[in-house]
Parts: sequence; C-alpha cells; structure tokens
Amino acid sequence: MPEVTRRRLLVGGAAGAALLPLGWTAVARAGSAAPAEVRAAGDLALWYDEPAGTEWLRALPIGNGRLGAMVFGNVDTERLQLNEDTVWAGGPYDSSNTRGAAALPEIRRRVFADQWTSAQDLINQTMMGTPGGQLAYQTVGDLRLAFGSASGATQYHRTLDLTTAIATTTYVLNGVRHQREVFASAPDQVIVVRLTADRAGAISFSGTLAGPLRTTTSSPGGATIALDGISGTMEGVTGSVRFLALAEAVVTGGSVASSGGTLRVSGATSVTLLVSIGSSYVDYRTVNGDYQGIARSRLTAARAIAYDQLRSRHVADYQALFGRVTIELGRTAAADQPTDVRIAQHATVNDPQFSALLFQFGRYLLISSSRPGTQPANLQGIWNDSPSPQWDSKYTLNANLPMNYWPADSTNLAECYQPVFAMIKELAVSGARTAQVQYGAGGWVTHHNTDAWRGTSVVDGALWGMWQTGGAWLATLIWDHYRFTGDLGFLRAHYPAMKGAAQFFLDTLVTDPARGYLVTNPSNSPELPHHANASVCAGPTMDNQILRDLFDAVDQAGDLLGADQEFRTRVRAARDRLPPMRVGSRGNIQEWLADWVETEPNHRHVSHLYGLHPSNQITKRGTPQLHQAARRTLELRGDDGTGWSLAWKINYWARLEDGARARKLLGDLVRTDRLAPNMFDLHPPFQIDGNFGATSGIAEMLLQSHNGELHLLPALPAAWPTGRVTGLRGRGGYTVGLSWSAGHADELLITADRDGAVKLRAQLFTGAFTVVDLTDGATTAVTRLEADSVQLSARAGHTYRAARPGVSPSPSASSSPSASASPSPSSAGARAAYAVTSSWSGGFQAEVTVTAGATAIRGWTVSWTFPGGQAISQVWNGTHTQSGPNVTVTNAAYNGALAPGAATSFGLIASVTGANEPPTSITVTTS
Ligand code: FUC
Repeated sequence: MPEVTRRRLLVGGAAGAALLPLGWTAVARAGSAAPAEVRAAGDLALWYDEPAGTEWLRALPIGNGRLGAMVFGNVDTERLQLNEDTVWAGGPYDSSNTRGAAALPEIRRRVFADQWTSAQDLINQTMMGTPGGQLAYQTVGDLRLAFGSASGATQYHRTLDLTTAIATTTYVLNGVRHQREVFASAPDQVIVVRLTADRAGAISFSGTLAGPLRTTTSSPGGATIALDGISGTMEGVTGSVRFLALAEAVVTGGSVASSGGTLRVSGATSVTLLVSIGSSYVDYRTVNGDYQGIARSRLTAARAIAYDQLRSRHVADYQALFGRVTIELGRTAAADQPTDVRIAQHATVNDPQFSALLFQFGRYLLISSSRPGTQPANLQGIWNDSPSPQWDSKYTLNANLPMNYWPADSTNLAECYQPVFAMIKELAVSGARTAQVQYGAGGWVTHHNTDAWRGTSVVDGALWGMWQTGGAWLATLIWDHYRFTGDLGFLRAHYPAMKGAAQFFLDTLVTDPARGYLVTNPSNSPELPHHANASVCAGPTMDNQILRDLFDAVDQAGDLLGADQEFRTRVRAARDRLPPMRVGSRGNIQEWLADWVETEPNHRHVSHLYGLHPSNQITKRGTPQLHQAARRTLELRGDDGTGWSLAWKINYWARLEDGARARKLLGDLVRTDRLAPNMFDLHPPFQIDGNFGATSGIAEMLLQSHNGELHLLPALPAAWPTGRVTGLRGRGGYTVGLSWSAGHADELLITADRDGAVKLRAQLFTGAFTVVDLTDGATTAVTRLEADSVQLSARAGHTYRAARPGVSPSPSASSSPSASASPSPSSAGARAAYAVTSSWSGGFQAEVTVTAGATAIRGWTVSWTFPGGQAISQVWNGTHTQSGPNVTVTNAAYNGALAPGAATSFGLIASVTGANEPPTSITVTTS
C-alpha cells in the first residue's frame, strides 16, 4: 500500500500547480521597460504587469523564516495565502517499529543472497515506521481583502524587490493611484500590509480569514479578525498543533470595524494591516505552547511601532544578510521584460542578468524561510497552500534537504543554516530509539525522510525508504559548516550528534561475504532499482562515500576537540574497510558493489556522484580517473531531470570544471516546465530545492573550496564574459570577491578570518600578476605551487588583492561599522574589535558589526539596563534572564563566530512591555 501511495505521488500533479498549465507561456511586450524601482534595485526584483489571479505559482513569496505569505497582487481581491512553519499535521509520535531488530538477520541474509525483492517484502513487514508515512506541513489559510471591481485599472505592476524583501503592487483606479506594500518582518514577527492612495479617503475594503483546516473565525476586537484552528489528523495521528492568526487594521482617516469575522475599512487614506500568527508547537515532543498569547503579544508589540519603523527595522534586518553578496553578470535588454516573459524566452534570448537574479532569488528564499529558531526550510521552504501537499512538503533527506542548504555557507548566510543543526540535535534523540528498536544498535539513525515530529523510521515502502544514511549525511553537514566558520564552540556543541551517527554504523556495518568490505545492509542507492522492482542492496556507493566523510569528520573533529581517542581508532579502522569507489564497465562510477546497469538509465537521482559534489572524494587533480568516470556517468544519465536533479547536475558540472555545460544545465532549469512564473522551481510540482541548488551551482561556478584551496572562476561560462561578485565564502574561513572581463579574471579579493596559509588557484596566476595586502598596503610575497596556483600567508582580517597589472582596484570588500545610535553602547572583551549600534522603537535592536581587521568573535552576550526594570515580553532568538533592570541575553540568534570584515553584522530584538522606554545602557561581552 505505501508503495502505491508513493507511486501516485511521483506521477501526481501539484495542488498548487494545478491551475497553471505545465509549459505555460508568456509573450514579450513590445517597447517594455523595467519599472524605475526595479532599475533602482539593480534589477534584483521580480516584476509583472499582471496580477497573479488565482494562480499560486504567479503569486510572490515573502517570509521571515517562521511566517510566510504568497502575495497575489489582485486589484479586486488581494489574497495573502498564509503559512506558519510549525503548523504540521498530527502531533508527537514514536515512529520506531519494534519488530525491526528481530527481522534484521534474515533481511540481511536475503540481501546477501541476492533475494532483493523478498528482502524488501520482509522490510515492508517489519521495518516500516509507525505510521508507514510521515506527516504533512499544512497551510494556515488565506487573508482576503475585497476591494470591489478592478474594472478600469491601469498602470498596473507588481514587484518583489530582493534588496528589501518587500512585495509591492501599484495601479491607478478611478484616477487614484493605489499602492500596497507587503513584507514579513523577522524583528517584529508579523506580516505587514501597508495600503496607501494618493487621494484622501480612497481606501475601502472588507477583510476575512479562512482556511481549509478545522478553524473558527471571529472578531476579537473592533479592528481585528481571527482564525483559530488546529492542524489535521493524518496517518492516524491526531492533529494537535493549535494556531491563531490575527489580522488587525490601523487606519488613517476613514473608519474600521470588525464583526462576525469580517473587517471593514471605509474611506481610509492609509491602512497598516498587521498579521500575527501563534502556534502551540514548542518542539517535536511538545505542542502545548500558548499560541494565543504568542499571536496577541506579537500583534500588541507591533501595533506600538509606527509603520515606517516596522519597515526600516525589517529592511535593516534583511539587508544585514542579503547585502553580504553582490553579483553582476551583465545586463541586456532582456531584463526590460516582465519576469515571466524572461523565463519563457530564456532559451532564445541572451539574458545573463537572469542568472544573477536566480542566484539572488535563492538567497532571498533562504533568508525568508530559515532563520535561527525556526524550522528548517522544507520541500517548499515555508510556502504551501494545501493541507495535503505533494510529498507532504516535509524534509526529504536523500537529496532535497541537504540541497536546500548548499548555498547557506557558500553564499554567506551561515546563520540561516542554524535550524538544520537544531533539527539534527533532535533527530539524534528520536533516531536513537529507532537505532535501538530496529537495529539493536547504539547511536542514532534516520532514513530518507523526516517531519516536524522528527520521524526517523523507514517510510513509503522499502523501495524508497530503506536507506540508512540520512542521519549520516546530516551529520557531515556539521563538519562542513565548521570548515567554513572555524567555530570550535559550534563544533563542540554538535560533535555528539556526529559521534552518535558514527556509532550507529560501527554497530551495524556488516562484512560483505563476497568481498570482505564493511557495508550497510539493507540500504539502497536512493530510489533507483538495480533490478526490476528491487532497489534494496548492500553497500551502495553513495553510502560508502557518505560514511567515509562521516568517519573522517568524526576523527578530525574528535582530534580538534581532544575527545574520544579509542572511539576514533575504531572509526578509522571501519573507514579503511569501506568499499572503494570503482570505475564500471561503461567507464562510469559504479553505483553499487556489483557492476549493475540501472533499470532507469535517465533516473533523476545520481547519488553515486555524491563523492563529486557535495563531497570532495572525486576531484580533478586528486583522483583524475574517477573524475573522468564521473563525467561519463553524467553523460550516460543525460542532462534531463526533475528540477532538483537539474540543479544538482549544475553543481556536478561546475565540479567537473565545465562552465559551458554547467551553464547549459542552468538554461535547462530556466524553462517554463522547470520554473514557474514566480521563479519557484518545478520538480514539477513546486519544490524549492531546485532554487537552492541553482544558487549553489552558480556559486560553485565562481568559487570552489572543497579541496584545501580557493579555486577562483573554476567553471566560468562564455555566456558571462564580464562580471563581478563579492562576499562569497570559502572553506577555511575566507570571504572572496572577484571581477573578470573577456572571460579572464582581473582582480581577486580574499579576506581571511584567521591567520594561516591559503592556497589560491586561478588562471590569473598563469600570467603577470601582483598581490597586495590592502589592509596594510604591503606587497605580499607568494609561493608558486603550480602553473595556476600560489600560496600566501594570510593574516586574520586582512584583505589580499591579486590582480593583473593595470587593473584599477575596485572598492575593497571591507565595510566600516555603521553609525551608532542612542543609547550609546559600550563594549567589553575581545579587544573591542567590534562596533555596536542600536535603535529603539518599542522594541530594541542591537547590531554588532565586527570591525574589519579584527579577530572573529564568538560566544557573545548582550546586557541591557532598562529604566524602571520593566518586564521583557519577548526576546527574539535568544535566551534571556532578567534581574531587576538588567537583562542579559545569551545564545542570541546564532551563537556562531562573527567573522570580521565585509558586512558582518547581527541583530537581536526584545520587545518591552509597560513603560516602553529605551535601555539606558548596552554592553556586549565576548568570550
Ligand atoms: C525524493 C525524490 C523525488 C522528490 C521527493 C520529494 O524522493 O526522488 O524526486 O524530490 O524526494
């Protein structure tokens, strides 16, 4: 039965996509020009000259990590489809199947005896989770604002400005220009809709909330409407996440009233509509949170803040993340067409700026769907209009969830990664039970999916779900993140999850009787049958690659932390007994232990190239034969694929250092069957992994750092002859900027977090070049390593510029701390190598900017003293203690290292009830 369900899902259409025909069309507008505000945003905006109508895939996504909305921009009835990231079907459940462990010896015997389908039968009887499928992420519902007839509206356009994270709709109706701005504020935890008109008293509408779950609507106040609901029951697990959505109108001019769940605004000149949603989800085991209190307190706090302040706090918060990376790939007249037209004609029109837009859209989506303290971005980020979305809009671990976070570090959004590490910590607990009862093993395990309840068992049927290395892959992300940040505190905090993941495999790997290697059994090479209806096997190549990474990571992390000598000896011994990668009879990387030919030659999963990307076990210079075989593997599998499959292949071709092919695949992704009008990637249906994978792929084309060196412009395509990028991050702790023209690098800018030798590889070094330390102006000596690579000794916080002679310097990557505001902050510890700025408007925001040139700071604490010692109602993303007038926040937001240099800033917010007076002092202490 679960297998049937699974198949249905694989061929089924999307609820959200249903209204939009696959292969939708859009025709170029004659004489079209991008709106002025789009040009002002450097073309980093999506824009359209028509409303979304009823099509969700034309609506524009906004989000603050927790709250999301799709904005339709209709003139007659505005629709905001609302999400809150913890509204999931069901409630806490124990997924482990207690029959598993007893059946395991027989399952393994059948696998080793090549009786794969009968092994699968036994797995389906004994290893499937309870329930056998996981639970769905669900929609809260819709806020609708009915304005009346749209007839006669002119000068319509709507935009999503990626530089401000604000969706704007403008039009002229009956001689009045109307404008709506919508954004989701992370500092203030509300969605804000601002309606204005250029004639006094011109705004009238009625507003309602409704949703497909079990809900009731009401009018709890004279200007407020409410939707109170509970998540759905699914797979026999009773729905138990309660939520409350509130929408309140604050009007200038005119009047507002609310009754029977309908809000009526008449004759207003401007309206600020605040949407607040609270959920009772506390964590995967607890659902008794004060959801009404949360919804109300966020609303109350936001109401006390003027619109301009709400907006500027939102923009500042967002830009602190988004602004870290800039990219320019050149602009053509193609950018003067609406975004949907650009997608529709991408194959035939030269439009390099679209790649820059797609790259930044991925960063926008990550900032908007994943923030410290929120749930990780799921298959749809946080945007889902259905109670029963495709694949439950959950977390698929065998490709999709890791892909979502590939751009997190490389595109300088390390903080956005935090929810994944929080989830891994929880999976290490729920997965320990699955390890125990299904394998009789220590440590923890997760299979190919998980959900808000941190289900870790086998789901969907053996053919898909019997894959053991979901947790192992997740654990390697901890190490990879550490390689970017160098944050030992982070590594120490998450090392237990790495160790637990390794422990499971020390306890469960078995010796392959035919070959003597240590292998997983049972497992699969994700979702691909090697014989008819049989995917289950022992020791698939992807498992071996993941486990090599995991064991290496645990060994090195334990070494750095001075932990677990004896355990690490065992880890190394197991690592050395894993099957090596092999070149198969077709010149390809062998996908299984035996040289089987896949049953579906063009299957979307190319899992056995995990070693090429994201891992570094297959490299051009380290393992040339395997590198060649990886290319052959991709040729055999073909370029076609689902959205995320194409996106992974962009990353693969970038690692093959083939810029032309990577760009070709990027083009394949920008087609109407793979990209919706709103730029959401289509599996189809919509799946956000393709967006994130594309952003990661573009970053990999410009900078790679997986191989102990920074490789600059490793896969630059001819389609981007001239360009510039700043703020990319490389492993080892480097911020990288570079510019090029006529396909050749002009200038490279490298800023180091820490002292140490850095290897640079770039074509630039094959000709004449100079290297200067921009921080102290000194010429920097380099050691030549190869024709195209050099090494230099970098000092923490210094920026090094390598350039062709005669290239004039661009502005350096470093930025100076922003101006301070009242109250005057003070700082202590860590050589005061940072500036603190603050602002106050009913809540309090501190931003810490590490001075360029300083050492990274970590483990920081912020203390405030408030007059009168009023109670703090909430602290955004931090743990706070209060003692009289003194409030101390630790673990604020993401407690990772704050790297020095360009645009490294950080904020936290507290809202204060009562007197609402600003703090009299602020102190930042670092350890
Ligand atoms: C994996 C993939 C599918 C889809 C689903 C959510 O199972 O094989 O293509 O992406 O996850």
